[in-house]
Amino acid sequence: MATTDEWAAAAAKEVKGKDLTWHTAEGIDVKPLYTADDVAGIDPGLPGFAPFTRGVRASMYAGRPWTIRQYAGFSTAEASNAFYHRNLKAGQKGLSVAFDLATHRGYDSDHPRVTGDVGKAGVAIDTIDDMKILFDGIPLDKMSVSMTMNGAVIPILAFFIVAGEEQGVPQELLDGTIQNDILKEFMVRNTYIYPPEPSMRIISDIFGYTSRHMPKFNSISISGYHMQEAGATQVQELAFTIADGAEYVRYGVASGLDIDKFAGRLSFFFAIGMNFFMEIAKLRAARVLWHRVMTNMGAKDERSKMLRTHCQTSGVSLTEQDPYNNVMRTTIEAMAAMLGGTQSLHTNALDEAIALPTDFSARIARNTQIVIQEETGMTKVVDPLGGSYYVEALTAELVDKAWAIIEKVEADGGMAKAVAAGWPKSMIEEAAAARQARVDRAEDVIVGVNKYRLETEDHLDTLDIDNDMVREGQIARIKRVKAGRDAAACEAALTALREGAAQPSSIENNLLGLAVKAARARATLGEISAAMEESFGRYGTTPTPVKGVYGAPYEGDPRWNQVLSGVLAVERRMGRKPKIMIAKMGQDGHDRGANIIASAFGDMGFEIVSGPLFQTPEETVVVAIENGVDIVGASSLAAGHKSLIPELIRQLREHGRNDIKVIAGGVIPPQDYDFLRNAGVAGIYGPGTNVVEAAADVLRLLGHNMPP
Ligand code: 2CP
Repeated sequence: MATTDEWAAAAAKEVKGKDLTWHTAEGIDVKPLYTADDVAGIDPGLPGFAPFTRGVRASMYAGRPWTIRQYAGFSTAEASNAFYHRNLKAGQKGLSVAFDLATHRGYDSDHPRVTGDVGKAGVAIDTIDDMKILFDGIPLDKMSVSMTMNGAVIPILAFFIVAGEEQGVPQELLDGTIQNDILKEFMVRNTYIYPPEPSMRIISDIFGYTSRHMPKFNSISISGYHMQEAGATQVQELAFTIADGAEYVRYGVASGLDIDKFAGRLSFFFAIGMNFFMEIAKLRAARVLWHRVMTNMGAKDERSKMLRTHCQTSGVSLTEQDPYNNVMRTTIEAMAAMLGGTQSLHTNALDEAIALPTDFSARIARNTQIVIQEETGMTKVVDPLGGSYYVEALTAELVDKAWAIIEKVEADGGMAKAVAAGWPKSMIEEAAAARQARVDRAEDVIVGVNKYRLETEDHLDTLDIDNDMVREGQIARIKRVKAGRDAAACEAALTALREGAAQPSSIENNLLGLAVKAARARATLGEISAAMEESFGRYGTTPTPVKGVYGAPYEGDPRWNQVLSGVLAVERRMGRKPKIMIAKMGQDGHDRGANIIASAFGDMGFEIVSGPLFQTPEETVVVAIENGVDIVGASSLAAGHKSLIPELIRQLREHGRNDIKVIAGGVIPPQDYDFLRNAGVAGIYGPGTNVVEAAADVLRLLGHNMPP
């Protein structure tokens, strides 16, 4: 039998001494070979038994496969309901509702701030009537429903409870999950409404209410997904998610709940990207970490310590270029999720880099899971990778690396304090900027983007929502609901909620309990949110770009130096640095792209003005003019570009400032490019844009003769 030393010598000879170690973004040095030596002392145990490394059920998918749960929702409740019925008929097993951004941020569709957002990236829900239509013909005692809601979580959950009630299903029988994870909103996703403290009270109130009245309902989906989407490494995603979970448990206990009364209904949500084995090991490590954390926090019931999770294949791993490659990417990621032992899975559609899925792309996405479940035999054996030297060693290493971060968070007083201090967010943004530099330098390969790029791309039909029509329909329904309700009873319920929010939390002042009464009285989502806003206030923030991370690996790079010289030349001509404002308009809080651009352009010598999130075009124009910017870069990821960006240009013209150029970046389907150019947009930079080349282009817009 050969020894590992003999193997090392043979391998070194084959590769002529080249170092085969893979240094991952997580700081893990992955070796080209793992052996029994790497797993000495590691015993992953058995599935269904603590610490659940190998899965939370003894029989896992051999007994029951994971839930095929596709996240969907668009335009109206009617259209989304019809889509759900078609999907369920075609083999989907659970529902998952996507709400539009107006709903997320607690605004009714008739609110002036949300004209560009209604019905765009999800379904518009203003009243209990919308919620009833959404689930029409779907028995809520039989179908488990996930709702991705964090900001307006109180009115949405109240509408769901009352929709069940009016369907004849008591709340005790409602099965499903509410995302309800606010800490990651402050870190990466930004669909919060209230400041952190009252937001955490809302979560404890939901834990209290659901543990008393909704025993089958998962009260939270503690989400790392959005961290990885924002650029976090897998270790960061793992550590901050588990630390978020610990913080929620602490708040629940502090509000007077017995840990074992609510912890069994906490659930998790992770992203699954293209680092196949790392993702499998991540899910296994997550279960080990959660078991450890909950044991330390005093949980006794094994169900409280069992990490059950949903997974979604990674949105940022999808490309606009050569989009059929996305089918392969999603398949690989789906396999990692199932080999890691997920309970529920969403597989992305091939066109999701640029739009919401069509029926065609949704079918392929759903069938990806059905084929794995029903054609491959992969579900027949529990944790088939258990005992793999590599997977077991990687699992152990991820546990240790994430634990080090969790200990740092705990030393800082827990995740709420760490989030307030801002360092987890900065860590993630630094990882995002570093990744972008690796992609732009083609060190991390993305097929069809920075390698094997096609000369010409085929046209792909994507879904477009007529936002004006949806908005008009919603406004008409709001009017009807308001006209038909008992105004005094509704006002009394809203007053009780207002007063409850002003008091400390208690069973009588439980915000969800009070909102259920308001929902029964036909209060709207905007009214319920506003009643709490009176005490809590509305939270706002302005991004602060990280410095030096994007630029560092470019030192000495000839193209980089050309761009730096170009910026200096423009600076000499203008007598000041060229100024670019990075603007996020509407209720779209996805700011990874905006932050990366701000960081990278800052490193190239531009002066950056970061606009606050959630601005109207009018507000953006005021900031742009006050700061004397040369260019406004509008970042749009939630389909608001066709209304918000033309409006911005119109307003600039009205102020006589045609000289300020407007460029657009983000998720913009190619068929909208001409529309935007006709509206006056000077440059469009979609997914897959090389940021250094985008800067070169901006220098051309500023009149510099930039070489190609
Ligand atoms: C499961 N069961 C079994 C077995 N497996 N029983 C016997 N033998 C087995 N092998 C039982 C479970 O115990 C459970 O019953 C029931 O079957 C359902 O199984 P589950 O594993 O709980 O699955 P689930 O109902 O699908 O729930 C999965 C989660 C839940 C993860 C716990 O929280 C969930 O569905 N989350 C989805 C979150 C989501 O879709 N998020 C969307 C994100 P009991 O319950 O009685 O034990 S949208 C993303 C976008 C990007 C965004 O956020 O913006």
